[in-house]
Amino acid sequence: MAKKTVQFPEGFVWGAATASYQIEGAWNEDGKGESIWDRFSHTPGKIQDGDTGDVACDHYHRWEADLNMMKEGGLKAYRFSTALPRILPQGRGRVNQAGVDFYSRLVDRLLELQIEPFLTLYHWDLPQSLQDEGGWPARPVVDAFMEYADVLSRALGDRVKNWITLNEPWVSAFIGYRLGHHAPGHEDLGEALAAAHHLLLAHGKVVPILRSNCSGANVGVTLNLTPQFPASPSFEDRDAATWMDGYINRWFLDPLVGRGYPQDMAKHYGDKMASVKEMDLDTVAVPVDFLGVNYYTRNISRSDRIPEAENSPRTVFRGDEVTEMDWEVFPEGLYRTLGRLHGEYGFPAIYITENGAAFEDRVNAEGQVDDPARVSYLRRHLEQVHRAIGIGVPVKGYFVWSLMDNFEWGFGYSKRFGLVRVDYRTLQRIPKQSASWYGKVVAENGISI
Ligand code: IFM
Repeated sequence: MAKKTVQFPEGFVWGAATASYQIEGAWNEDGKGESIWDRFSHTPGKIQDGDTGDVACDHYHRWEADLNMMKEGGLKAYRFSTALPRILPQGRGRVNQAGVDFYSRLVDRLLELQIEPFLTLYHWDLPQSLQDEGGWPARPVVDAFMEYADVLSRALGDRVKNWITLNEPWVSAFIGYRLGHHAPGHEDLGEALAAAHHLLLAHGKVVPILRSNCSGANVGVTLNLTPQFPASPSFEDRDAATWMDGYINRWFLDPLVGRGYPQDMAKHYGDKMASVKEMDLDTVAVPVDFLGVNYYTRNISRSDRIPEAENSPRTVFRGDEVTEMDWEVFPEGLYRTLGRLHGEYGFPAIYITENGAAFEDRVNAEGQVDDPARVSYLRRHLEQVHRAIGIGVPVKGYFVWSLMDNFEWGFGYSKRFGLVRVDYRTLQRIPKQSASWYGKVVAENGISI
């Protein structure tokens, strides 16, 4: 059968993404301060196999080769995050020039290679000293974050145009402070709600700083969005899906567009709700240029409010195809998410800032890594992005998670998301089959189906 090529709009941005703690290593070099992830990963029992980000992919030392590899792979854009404790080792006050210089060199070289930088200010590595002051649940962290954004955007704002304030504030707040699986490992709903509020407030406060230090800045924030599907049409399952949607998605989307916190959830949280000062929600609702969407899977909601036997039979089932994270492969969820964002929230532009899959890749006898499952995952999700653009959703770009295998938080190095394989013993990089497939997609600005 003849292959059809699905073309993306001219100027569509094609990239790959990483985050500082997950790839850099050099955790205590050149004046960098300790982060909450350094502290957490050095605490026995927190990370699978006792892994840490001390060395990670050693990108801090190998960045030039990594950038050349990106160029050879045909990438046009690179989303990375800056480590706050490299810039302000104590979280505020003294600036560590070596840290600023590291990112400055990185940006210069990206631009030389004609790879567009997309800089994320916060991808979870808070300075431990700020955590010692109370971390995200304590309001003074917001001022420290403003100071950081100001220092960094003054230094790089002449060259970096695309800024993402936060990566996945739901994960920072609820996995870090409520579920305790991420740094700093607390389990307190009140803290999580306060953390979520201060993250949103910090976002709102730094957007104008970025705009004033960087003319023509393209500024947004990235959320992890998971569409919710009721397991049956029962009232209870629909209610459970609405609750989960409020917990993960609406809690951040609604205040960002000026609707405040969703009433149903606020009622549920009751006196655990963070203290919200007058004007906070106006600050949070500062207009952004785009929303960054991280999409991996969907969730099927089944109520636990009634005994299973009293609930309606399930009508929605999880598919058999899952990734190494045990996440169902559900590409249509991306289309649904994009359609919903367009219809209900109306952000001026959307970038898919993360999408990808962990699979257990193997190096074959020829020293290559064939990863057809990842190629299939990416291709089918891109088809859904294209479909969404077809109904008018302003999706402007797509970033694969991740450029290379890296430290997958509580799972350590056991989950490989990369287009490029990293041998953690030798730190050798091997571009996978998916990397050459993706390079072709970028070159053709489209996918063959
Ligand atoms: O590795 C993470 C990333 O740091 C944030 N988004 C999800 C990815 C896969 O779990």
